[in-house]
Amino acid sequence: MVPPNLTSDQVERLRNRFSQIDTDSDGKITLQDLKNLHPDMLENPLLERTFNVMKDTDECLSVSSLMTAISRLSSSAEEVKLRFVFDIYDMDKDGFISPEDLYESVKLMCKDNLTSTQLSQLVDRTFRDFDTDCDGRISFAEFQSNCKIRLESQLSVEW
Ligand SMILES: [Ca+2]
Ligand SMILES: [Ca+2]
Repeated sequence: MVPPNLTSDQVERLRNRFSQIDTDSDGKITLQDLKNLHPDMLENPLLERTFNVMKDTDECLSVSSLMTAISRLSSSAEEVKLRFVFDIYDMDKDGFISPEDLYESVKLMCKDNLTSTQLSQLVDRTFRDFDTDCDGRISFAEFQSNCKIRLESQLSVEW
């Protein structure tokens, strides 16, 4: 199954890349495979979070789910890309970004660079900007209308 918006070149490259990462050739990439390949992943916890959003229910990433995810990210449709980013922030997957979701995901991204006070301030500020109906959570519609490229640019993962 080839996602419609990937060229056959891209698919070929993804397949090759996948088999390089999948060192035991069982058709699945685990988080550990990725960590072996990217020892710097510890420096980039977002990669782990991205993996968690893309992975299948068995905690592994198959070539088809990788392609679906890459296809979502490279989609020309802004909404599809934003949905992916939204899912990254929606830690508990309830379809909304709560202050806790945002706190946890920003903490992951910034590691120890921010104090908990700074984190809370950032979350407060973001909610003032994004939560337009003031119900204490950010819906996808609110996210979509407020977000744009800023958050997305933090998510460029090199495969
Ligand atoms: Ca949530
Ligand atoms: Ca809201």
